[in-house]
Amino acid sequence: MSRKKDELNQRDTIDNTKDAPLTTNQGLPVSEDEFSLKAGKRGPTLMEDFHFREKMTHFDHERIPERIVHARGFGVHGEFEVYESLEKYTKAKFLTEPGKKTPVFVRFSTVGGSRGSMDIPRDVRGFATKFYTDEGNFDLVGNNMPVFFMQDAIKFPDFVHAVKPEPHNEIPQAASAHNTFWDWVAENSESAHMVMWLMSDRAIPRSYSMMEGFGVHTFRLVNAEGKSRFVKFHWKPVEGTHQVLWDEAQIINGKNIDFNRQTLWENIENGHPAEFELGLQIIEEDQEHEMDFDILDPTKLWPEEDVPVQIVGKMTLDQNVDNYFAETEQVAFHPGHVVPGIDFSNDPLLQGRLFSYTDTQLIRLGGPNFHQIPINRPICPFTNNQRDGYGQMSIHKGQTAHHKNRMNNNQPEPLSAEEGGYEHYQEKVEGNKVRARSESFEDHFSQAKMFLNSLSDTERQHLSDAFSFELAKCDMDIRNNAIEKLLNNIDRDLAEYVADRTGAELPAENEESTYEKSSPALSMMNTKFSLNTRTVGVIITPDVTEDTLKETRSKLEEKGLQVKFISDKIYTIGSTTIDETLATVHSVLFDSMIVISGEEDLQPPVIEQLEIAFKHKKAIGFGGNVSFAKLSFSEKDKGVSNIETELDNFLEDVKNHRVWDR
Ligand code: HDE
Repeated sequence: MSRKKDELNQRDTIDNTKDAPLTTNQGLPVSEDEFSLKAGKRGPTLMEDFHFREKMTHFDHERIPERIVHARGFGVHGEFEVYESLEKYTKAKFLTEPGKKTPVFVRFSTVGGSRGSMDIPRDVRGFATKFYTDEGNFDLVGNNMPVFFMQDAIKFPDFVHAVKPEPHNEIPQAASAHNTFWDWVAENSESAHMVMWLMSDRAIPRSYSMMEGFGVHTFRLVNAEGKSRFVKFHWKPVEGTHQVLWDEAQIINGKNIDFNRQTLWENIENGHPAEFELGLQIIEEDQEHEMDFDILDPTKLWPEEDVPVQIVGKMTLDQNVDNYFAETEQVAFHPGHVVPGIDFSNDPLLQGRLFSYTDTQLIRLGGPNFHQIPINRPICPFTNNQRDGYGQMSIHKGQTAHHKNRMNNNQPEPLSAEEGGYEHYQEKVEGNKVRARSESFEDHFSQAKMFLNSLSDTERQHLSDAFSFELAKCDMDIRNNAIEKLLNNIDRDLAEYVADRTGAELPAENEESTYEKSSPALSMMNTKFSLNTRTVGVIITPDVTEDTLKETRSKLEEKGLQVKFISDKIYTIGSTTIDETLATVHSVLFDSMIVISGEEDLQPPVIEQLEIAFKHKKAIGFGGNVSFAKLSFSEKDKGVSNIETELDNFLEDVKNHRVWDR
């Protein structure tokens, strides 16, 4: 079980769960840790108190700068295994040896909020994976959306300044619903496609194990013969891609700010790993120009119906960290961490990222030796002539630290490509030095329209309401500008709807995109559905018997549901203890609700939670003598089932995630 972490942590673990004397950092046992050294019991503290000074100084330095983006993250360990050798495409060993398990560390994150912000803002999610391969670390630093806001990295600082809390008053936290964001996206229409994703339900995932991951950029795979192909990387969640509702997200953020991270942590602790399959879309080099967009443009996706996603392997995330700071906070990802067989394309966003990530780690992790931190250290040997610097943890033996040398027989020695040395793909490039964008990047609206064309009615409604919500939070001229420069160029109905909801002006001319294509894979309704890790809150009145509780728990758990009993207070009947009170949890924190009552009437807090569950289109079950008299819905409504006589209906509704047509 602990193999993966042990491999990384090697000799660096300090196990504070074992009996041990309390010492200073110099190893000196401490005799007293509650009182500082004073001249007299009521006198001043003495400078001589080295123990106090060491403890306080360490504390004063315990924070490092949070990430400028993706500050709030949650990391988990696991492993990856390829199904069949991909040697046809790549020489990367971890993709050519079925049966070989490669340790991985994944950090999921929100993007805009600070480290202490909530888990479910409307935001992109980071999905960064570090593969600790035998040929060095490969980092797939992706997001849960397949495109990005801009086409050239030089615009990234402007975009981040715009989406982050506004500079004059640092409001709002972790939200894009404000003037500077909408000003930037409207003035930079290449963002149109990504803005559609951000306004869609993809931006409010139900769980980190229920979202897709995308490498976003076009990369290259290169095989042993040196043949290169273009590739896009995908992670497909085994549990399917699911969301919460926006109204629900806003309540969850108050009821449990840690909702996504806690779900993942608890699932892993309870033996339910998060599982993702790795998918590849491949385009042959000689087909580079066959799409109706430029495959180097990161605001475009490759429709899965045109370029099928080949499922090639599986990642199982089944181990929580031992220490959040040491692992999740200090992990340093970089899209430039590649292994032989994986290479870059000329996507101008990717090219800029190749600079930014090391640069940011230097300030964030305090110097050039961050690769020696256990979570960042490759599990294969690494040697070179780099020396010294802040936080040098290794003791390099020997007299030489220079290449080439005769004194040490030219060791460490570069390897040829045949011997495993990394060789960049020899793409032929030529051109004038220009600050310009290729004309092939000019179409900003077709795929935004394709995204809209692909949504179900429910998803389209959610997206339209999200635009209306966000723009209503902006000043009128910002609203008008966004409707004119973005929405009116994508879809007239959408522009009309949002203008009407926000009191904005509808531009006189209809300039909507006429792109007709749709891609069914973009609708979350076409995802997988599973009962695995689904939760149910069972509200009971105090007169429900223990037998009923036991029977209910066992029949629900048998189907894979995670059950919590909720009542107005915690109490124990026989061997069953109530898990939560109506004050400590809420229906927004569960996938489904059940209410079981004896003769007692439902009290207002119960009614409130059930009404909200009904409004959020959740499966609702009932048992015992529940009376619907005080509820706005009844047992005849869709998605409301008697768990004694119609358990299968209830389970089917839970599995389907929501009762959308209620
Ligand atoms: Fe990042 N990004 N990014 N990004 N990014 C960072 O690196 C950057 C982009 C992504 O869990 C930073 O270590 C630039 C796309 C993830 O630690 C920083 C550009 C995608 C994470 C940075 C982009 C990402 C980051 C901040 C435009 C999806 C979190 C802290 C050229 C493919 C990794 C850090 C983690 C983090 C720069 C755009 C994904 C500042 C310049 C596109 C998942 O270096």
